[in-house]
Amino acid sequence: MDGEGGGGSGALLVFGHRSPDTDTICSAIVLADLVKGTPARLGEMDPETELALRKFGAAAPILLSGSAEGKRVYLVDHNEAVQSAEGIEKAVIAGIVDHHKFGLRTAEPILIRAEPLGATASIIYKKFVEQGRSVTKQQAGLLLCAILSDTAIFRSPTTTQEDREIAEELVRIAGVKDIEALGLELKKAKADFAERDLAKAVSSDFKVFPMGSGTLGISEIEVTDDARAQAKAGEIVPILGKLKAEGGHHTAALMAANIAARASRLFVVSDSPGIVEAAFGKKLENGGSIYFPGVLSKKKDIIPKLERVFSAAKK
Ligand SMILES: [Mn+2]
Repeated sequence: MDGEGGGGSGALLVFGHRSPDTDTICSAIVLADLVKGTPARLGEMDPETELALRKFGAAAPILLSGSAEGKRVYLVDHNEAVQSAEGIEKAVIAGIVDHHKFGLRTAEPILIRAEPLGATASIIYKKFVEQGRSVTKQQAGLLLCAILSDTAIFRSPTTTQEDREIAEELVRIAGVKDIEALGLELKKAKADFAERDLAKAVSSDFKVFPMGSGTLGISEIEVTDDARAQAKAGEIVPILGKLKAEGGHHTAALMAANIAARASRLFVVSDSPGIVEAAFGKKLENGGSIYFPGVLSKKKDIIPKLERVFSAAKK
């Protein structure tokens, strides 16, 4: 027995959030090795993640399509029921490793490891070190891709000094020669995906957060210039409208992140556009979007501000 992930019966499934991203998938694969579990995923992987797995020769986690009820699970990179597997309330949660705000209520005390680092992958690496385990070249490569992805190649304000130091270690172990080039290649895979199939790119990254008395669905794509993003408003707004209606959310949003310019444009379709405008003290411009110079993090710059106004509006 490992000490972690004990109790219950059946295989221990290790998985991240719905609409999986590179941090969720790579963290699940590597942590599964540490806790002797089976890596799983809750949806289709995007081309950025597929590229990361291909580069370091890793197999895709198994697709968990049914309910998690009664299963032993270890969650990475999320902790909200709305982002997790169906039936998660009735699963046996062996543990959680995450770097998001906490929204979870559990019936029993459980093992939780949360740190405000740029990626869950950084915490996974720390767990290996703490347990006296070394990561393989493949594992180092996967964790490195996850950090580059989640921190927008260290440009996101969520990036910490610890993430940079861990990434340096991983670069050495994985034998990566040019970390910036690897990051840009991953981001390009994501940008190309949005160019190729905007609707699929937006829906494949769509994450749901409880917000006030309803829910917010938010997604992110990479863009190379703002004029192009604005020109796509006519396509983006109907895509968000459809996702909003399908999920019954009060707000659907898309952050079009321009990593090179360190800026984002947030497209919004909402039942309460006035509340969204109040959250940021800015008006929604033509096509229903707001431009944010210096913003590259939904987690730090967007979601907390929306949460504040929506929970105030609920009262
Ligand atoms: Mn993450």
